[in-house]
Amino acid sequence: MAMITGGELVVRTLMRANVKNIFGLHGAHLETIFQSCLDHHIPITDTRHEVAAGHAAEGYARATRGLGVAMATAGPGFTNIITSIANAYLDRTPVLYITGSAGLAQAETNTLQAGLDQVAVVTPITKWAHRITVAQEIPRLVAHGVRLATSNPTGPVLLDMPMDVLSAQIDENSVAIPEKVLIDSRSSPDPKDVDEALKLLAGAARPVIMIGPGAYFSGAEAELREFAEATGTPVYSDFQAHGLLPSNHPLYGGTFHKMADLSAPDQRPDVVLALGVRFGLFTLGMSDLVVPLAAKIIHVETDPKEIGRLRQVAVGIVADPRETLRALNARAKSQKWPDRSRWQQTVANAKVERCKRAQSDLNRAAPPIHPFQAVSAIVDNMPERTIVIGDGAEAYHWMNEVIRQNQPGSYITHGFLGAVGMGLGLSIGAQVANADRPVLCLAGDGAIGFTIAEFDTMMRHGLPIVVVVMNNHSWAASQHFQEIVSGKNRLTGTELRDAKYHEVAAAFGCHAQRVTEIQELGPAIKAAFASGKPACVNIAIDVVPLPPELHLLMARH
Ligand SMILES: Cc1ncc(C[n+]2csc(CCOP(=O)(O)OP(=O)(O)O)c2C)c(N)n1
Repeated sequence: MAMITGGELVVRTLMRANVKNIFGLHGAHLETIFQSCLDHHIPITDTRHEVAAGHAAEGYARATRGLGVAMATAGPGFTNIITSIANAYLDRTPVLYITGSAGLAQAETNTLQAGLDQVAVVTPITKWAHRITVAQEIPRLVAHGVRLATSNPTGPVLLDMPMDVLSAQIDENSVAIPEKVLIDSRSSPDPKDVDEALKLLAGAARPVIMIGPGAYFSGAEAELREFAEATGTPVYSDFQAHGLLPSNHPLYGGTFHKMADLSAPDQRPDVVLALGVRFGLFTLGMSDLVVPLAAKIIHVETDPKEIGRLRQVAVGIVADPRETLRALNARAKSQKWPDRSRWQQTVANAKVERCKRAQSDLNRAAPPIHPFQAVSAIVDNMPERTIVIGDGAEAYHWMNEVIRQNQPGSYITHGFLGAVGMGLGLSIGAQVANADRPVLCLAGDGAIGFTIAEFDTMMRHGLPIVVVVMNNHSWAASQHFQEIVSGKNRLTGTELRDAKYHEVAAAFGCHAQRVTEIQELGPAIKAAFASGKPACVNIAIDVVPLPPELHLLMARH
């Protein structure tokens, strides 16, 4: 009779759930899990701060459209990872968080790293949080947690594991590990709603398709393209769905905010097919600017709570976006669709006009570098298939102006939490998930400071992420807000120093370069990728310009 630990049961169950990588930071409470991962060759990417491990698990989940797993030890390890749990909760990212805690036998003894009810703390920000108290129950409860995290609407699950449960010795024949942990069952739309949606779209003068995270996670790229092309409908995306329809596709209009460019009365979309979209921040809330109030909305979402939350819907479909597109495609084929070439031209012209408006920024010769020049040079010089992670605030809004990705899962940036500083963690997860793809993290100089020691994680794990710091000596989005709301002579707590972030990265062994002139930037990006090492390119950026998207957001304050 072979005896195994509770930690071994955790790892054996995770393996049945096809878990190939875990992110975490060690603590004695988790030792049995670390030892079992070693035995089973499950790599643990160990970070320098638990929040980076959590964000890495999020990045992994978003890049793979699968489950991410993060571990944090009892007490401070747990409290450090909470920002990631909140981020995953608001973004509905499927992450399993495993936390250690003091042994059950130590309850109420004022012992080390204990005294917190960790489950109670995160219950409001998880799909499910549970403390496992019986070692034999580990396989059932871990499998249950994995299924809850990965089933629609997806989201984070936390399993808290007391140290004496993890170190308990169990007869391996007394516990069965579930054979099948993951399920992939999708909800289909009601045929009458499909007919209604097609009728509305066929009768529209200026229809658009909006795609959000639900469309991305459902893997709808082929079906989306088929439907957009069959019906001639332009497509706009939020960041998670970016690349689902390639950016160079003639029907691709841009990220959601670009819909505000369709502002003339005869340019406003009249029917919107929203696939896996959550209305709110990225659609500018209740405002008319992105989604016209008069537009008829067909909303396809797996979570019924999202349908009608901000906008009345003409058709509400609680179903999987990919299955819905399949049903739409099956019926759209036999239908004759109106000629949409004039409408498509309007969308294409709006893109050209936006580029023209930015042209003078591109032509600037003298330093400091205009942020639009910087992001343009970055995108023009990064290798094909680069996954871009957008952190900071204005930094990623500038990136939104130029990002063009031709495959899904290639642009990972802020969700509803807007957690500045998540970039290095997300990048680590995206790189671990995609060893064969380049990864670039665009960070503000504020953002980079949160987890700057993660350059060490990248070095230790051989993750050649290129980190570009948009260094404007400022928490720029905060500073610009302050200037607008309180006045330019009222700056407080929003300015930073011109720090040598690249030298910090170099101290960890990374490739490093400072860039002050625009003509140096392209070669610097190329050299950073060519180095084959983690890299930091620290660019001197002009703090003055405000990204066009922020004009829209700040105008609402
Ligand atoms: C963790 C966290 N702290 C504070 C904020 C508030 N905040 C929003 S934008 C911003 C400034 C970001 O500055 P930086 O990273 O330098 O990027 P930039 O705006 O300069 O591109 C801050 C502090 C936040 N969103 N998240």
